[in-house]
Amino acid sequence: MYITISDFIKEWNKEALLTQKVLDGLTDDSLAQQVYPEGRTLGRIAWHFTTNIPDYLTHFGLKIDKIENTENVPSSAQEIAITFKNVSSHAAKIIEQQWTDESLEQIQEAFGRQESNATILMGLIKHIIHHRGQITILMRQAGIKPFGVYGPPKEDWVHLGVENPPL
Ligand code: NI
Repeated sequence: MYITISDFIKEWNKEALLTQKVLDGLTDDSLAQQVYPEGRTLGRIAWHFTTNIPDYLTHFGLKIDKIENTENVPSSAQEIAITFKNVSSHAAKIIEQQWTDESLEQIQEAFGRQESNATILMGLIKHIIHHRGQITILMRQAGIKPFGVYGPPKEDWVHLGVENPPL
């Protein structure tokens, strides 16, 4: 749990960099990959968690500009990656400017429960990680080797001298 804003920002930046590497691996064609027929596309999922960042922070009392045109999923993977890069670094600045370490202990209603702002911020990171995991699977289905977020993808174990990767 985050005791200080600086704890949170460190974790936020670390995860944002990992998410950025996943998004940087997307191709325009891969954005159409679906979870199942009529399911959400990879592009919609990536755009959802990107545009959700300012919406989420606004909902919990921070002042941050929303992303325009959130309904239309970009057809360019690069546009999504750049938007994520801008919004994630902007969000870090907004939180640093508008909240203090004391703000993290304050309680407000979130999803029908009473939660501290520290937990609420952790929820935003978890939301992105949840969808980032979906995206790495959809990338496989789209024929792309995903970035190894917390460990190497299967192709890279051999470079580490491991012939039979652990399951
Ligand atoms: Ni979501």
